[in-house]
Amino acid sequence: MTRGRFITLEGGEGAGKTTQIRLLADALSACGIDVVLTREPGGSQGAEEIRALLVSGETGRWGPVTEALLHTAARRDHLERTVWPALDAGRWVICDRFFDSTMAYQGYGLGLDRDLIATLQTTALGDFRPDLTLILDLPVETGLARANARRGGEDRYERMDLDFHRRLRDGFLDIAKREPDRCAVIDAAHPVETVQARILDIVTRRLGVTIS
Ligand code: T5A
Repeated sequence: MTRGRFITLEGGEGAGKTTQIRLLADALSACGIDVVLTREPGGSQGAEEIRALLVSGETGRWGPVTEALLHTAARRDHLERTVWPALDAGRWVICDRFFDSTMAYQGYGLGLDRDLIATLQTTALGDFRPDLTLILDLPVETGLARANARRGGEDRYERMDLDFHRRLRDGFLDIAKREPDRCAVIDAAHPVETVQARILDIVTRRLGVTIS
């Protein structure tokens, strides 16, 4: 059995990840690929319970270390119960956010020591990494306006200040610059169809799959 591929989508608030993940899954399924859609924080029962602690309440509810530990604990459960079994069964897994979000949000955004975050990731992941990470990039104000228009800024992270969101945008771009083989940056300010076409092109070229 050939192991499946693991694709992650990253970006700031309202970047369009959920929209694009569904379109990508449809395109891959149409090619006969068995696809699993999942998300972080969440994606398994235990991780979804941790998610509820993370995305609600006051913006300063958790200290940065506690927050990073909660995300990492959720991630480990998600990997063990959802991601790794699916990949072992030959399925492709597309995940809405993964470990780059911890580095961007808790590291670049909240100022937590990045070496500490890297150590946490090694503990939770070993040497496991996504085959491809698509980073949807757009101006902070555009993303927040999209997210707010959709659901009124309920999310704890969406309510953090603009400087926080600018730092994490810079963080994602920095991560992409450091790991160009794994990551691709996509201009997400374009219409849905334009972003989708760019994503399909990258998946086709980097993962060697033909999408018609
Ligand atoms: N987090 C997560 C951490 O801090 N550390 C971590 O380690 C992890 C894993 C999760 C929060 O947790 C944080 C980051 C997050 O703040 P979430 O509910 O999953 O919260 O929120 P987000 O991942 O930010 O997802 P959103 O739902 O806010 O945004 P998406 O999925 O990027 O965007 P989407 O597709 O829902 O689109 C938003 C709106 O824009 C429209 C859509 O129709 C929708 O209304 N839209 C477009 N409009 C115009 N042009 C386009 N190209 C558009 N694409 C989508």
